[in-house]
Amino acid sequence: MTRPLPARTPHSGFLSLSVDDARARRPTTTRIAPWLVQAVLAMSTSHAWSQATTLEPVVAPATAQVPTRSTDVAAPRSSESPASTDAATSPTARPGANAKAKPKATATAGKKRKSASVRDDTAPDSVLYGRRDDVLAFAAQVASERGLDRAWVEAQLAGARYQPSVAKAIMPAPAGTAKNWAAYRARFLEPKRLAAGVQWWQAHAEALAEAQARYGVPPELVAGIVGVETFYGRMMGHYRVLDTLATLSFDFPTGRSDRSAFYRNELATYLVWCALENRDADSVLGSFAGAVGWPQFMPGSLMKYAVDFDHDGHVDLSSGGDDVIGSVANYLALFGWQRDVPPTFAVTPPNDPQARATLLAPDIVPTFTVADMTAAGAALPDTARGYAGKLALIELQNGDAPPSYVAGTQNFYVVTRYNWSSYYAMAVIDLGAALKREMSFAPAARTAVQ
Ligand SMILES: [Ca+2]
Repeated sequence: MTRPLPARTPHSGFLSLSVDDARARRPTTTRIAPWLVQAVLAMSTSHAWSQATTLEPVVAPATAQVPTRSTDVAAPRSSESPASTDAATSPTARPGANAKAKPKATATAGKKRKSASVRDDTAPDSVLYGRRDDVLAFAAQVASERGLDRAWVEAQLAGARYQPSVAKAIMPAPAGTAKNWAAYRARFLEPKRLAAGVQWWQAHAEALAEAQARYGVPPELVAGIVGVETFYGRMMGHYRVLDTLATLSFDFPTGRSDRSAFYRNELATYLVWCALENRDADSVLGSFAGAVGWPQFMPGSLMKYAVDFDHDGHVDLSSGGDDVIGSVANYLALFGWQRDVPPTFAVTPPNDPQARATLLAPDIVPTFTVADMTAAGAALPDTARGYAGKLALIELQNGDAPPSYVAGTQNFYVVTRYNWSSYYAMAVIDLGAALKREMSFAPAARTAVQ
């Protein structure tokens, strides 16, 4: 998912916690300073979960947050989704990749490493982080800034292990990797995933409808995101989140832009979350980037956007229940989802190369009105004529075959805030549309997808 933009990521995330959440998370030990608990409760009182839909979006309008060209970062391939190409800014991991991650670290304590190169997780010199000066300094800083007990933080970090496969997975796709929308799409729109999606939708139809009423986000979008992210909980990742975040915080690999500051903030937030949940930091599994649960939220997003949608006093994103639905819908709503607006319209791009290039220049950012598009030579269906917002011409490459095109609305852009990739967004949208079709069939007919 897109993620909170890097510039906005530093936060403690408490503002979105409900009073119930905060109370439920109040530690039973002395790991957290009393003033922090009071601060959480005080802040939560004025930002209760029930008010979430009335809060201003936590991000600037779409046009002000153009991060990167999605088509530059999106390089879908069988082992890596676009999400991973800039995981530092997303609460998600690439779909599929996490399921393959099976760390087999054999750690040896006591060695110090100051730089990381990619190596196998089974390398004998994999290290624990507990004795490194920079890690101890980080522990002291986090304890001071986040109101955590320093000895507890040090003890948690002492168990973190460098994971070479994490450092390898975070690297961008090799240059020249062919983008192939048709192949990427086929990975997600396949019978087993559709069957799992229908089953989950049926089991949670009431909560999905409630989320649509509250946030304006339709069931197919929520079901599409969860399906692409984790195959409905089947691929949530096998890395210890503590190891992942420590590796990317303290030994971010060279060879790509350094996102270690982002991961240090995520690690600090994760430690706060563990303290509030009264659980050990090495007890949670997630993706190679540290994303957890069915919707693959990074810790910062977990604290900021997750909601207790079933009102049981806890936020649970790991068992596929209603909290997953409320949290995904809340995330999209806060990033500007517009009720009753389709994410895409069909479009035929201009034949003129110059006109086409002009429409493609802003990439995923909605920039052109229907009239602008039409004047440039693009053909839009009648259903788009009443759309008063801006559109983006989205090009999806198909290897050596001709590209596919859609006209993306503001809501298409919002889906890319979950994961900065037009390929990802389109896979979510198409999977959701396919699920919606399946749900419209009679129950007996639905068995056809199984
Ligand atoms: Ca709950």
